[in-house]
Amino acid sequence: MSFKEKYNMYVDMVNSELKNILPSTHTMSTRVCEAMKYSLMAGGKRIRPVLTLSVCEMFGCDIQKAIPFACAVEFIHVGSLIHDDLPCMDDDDLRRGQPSCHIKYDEATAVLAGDGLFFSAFEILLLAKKFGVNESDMLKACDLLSKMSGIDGMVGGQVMDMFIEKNGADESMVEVMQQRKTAALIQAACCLGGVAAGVNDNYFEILNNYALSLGLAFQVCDDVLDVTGTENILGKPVGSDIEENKVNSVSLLGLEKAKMKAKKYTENAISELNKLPNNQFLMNLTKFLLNRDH
Ligand code: GRG
Repeated sequence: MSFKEKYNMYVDMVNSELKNILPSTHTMSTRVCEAMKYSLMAGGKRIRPVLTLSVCEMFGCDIQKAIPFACAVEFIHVGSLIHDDLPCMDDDDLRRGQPSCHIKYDEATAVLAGDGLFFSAFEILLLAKKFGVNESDMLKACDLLSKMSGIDGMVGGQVMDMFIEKNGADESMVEVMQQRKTAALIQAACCLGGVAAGVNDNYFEILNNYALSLGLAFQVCDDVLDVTGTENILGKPVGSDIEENKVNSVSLLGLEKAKMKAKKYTENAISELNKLPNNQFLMNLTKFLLNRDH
């Protein structure tokens, strides 16, 4: 199977499970449920759940065990995108080529749709028992996902991002912000695949280091694409970081040095990956993400 076929196979598995577990439409909250579905099914790349499934599989484990973890991570990711687009945050009207959640619906609905996705993520994670994950591994996954999403992870990273926008920052502060805002959830995605596969502490640490470098590379590429991408392919306006006076890798280092930094992080990720078994798919994915166009 080619890299692309395998990637699409993982995406299909995630999408069909997401459809199964989408919130049932309660009469009193139809609009919020629709908004959750709208953003979940708006055509994301599904990189994080693909990481969870492929990590689980690289250790020879039944991929089904990782499905609830993969979906839980995607729920958190999509909720964070909805909140990130709100007028009080990045104020973006377009996401994945379609109106952002608060534009399609309204601001209050978008806030609640994000909240709904965050809490449902943990409900879904706990379905793992039905997929053959034992309770202690489920608790470990829950601990990891909440920490990586919360104040020491994604929420904390967003707080830093907003602080930096007003007060500026140096390269090391921007790196901490990028680690929390973006890499933390990518670390959770990979490590949850490891938890589903029951990996030992040594492999777990390598996975965490791999995902940290991959996540940092991913965010620097995102900063680069904001300058070099096209609105058509990115599905959102280009140059919005500059317009909003964002301090990021490109504004701090310039385009060429930022590209070199993404390459360096990718090399670090690859050197960690080389310590793991059956790494061909992840090796291809890591290189593919460095050269992505959206
Ligand atoms: C309560 C968990 C929680 C979060 C709220 C708003 C916020 C705090 C955090 C924002 C975090 C954020 C949007 C980081 C940017 C990460 C990033 C580069 C997203 C784009 O990811 P892709 O390219 O998106 O994988 P697709 O559209 O493919 O799913």
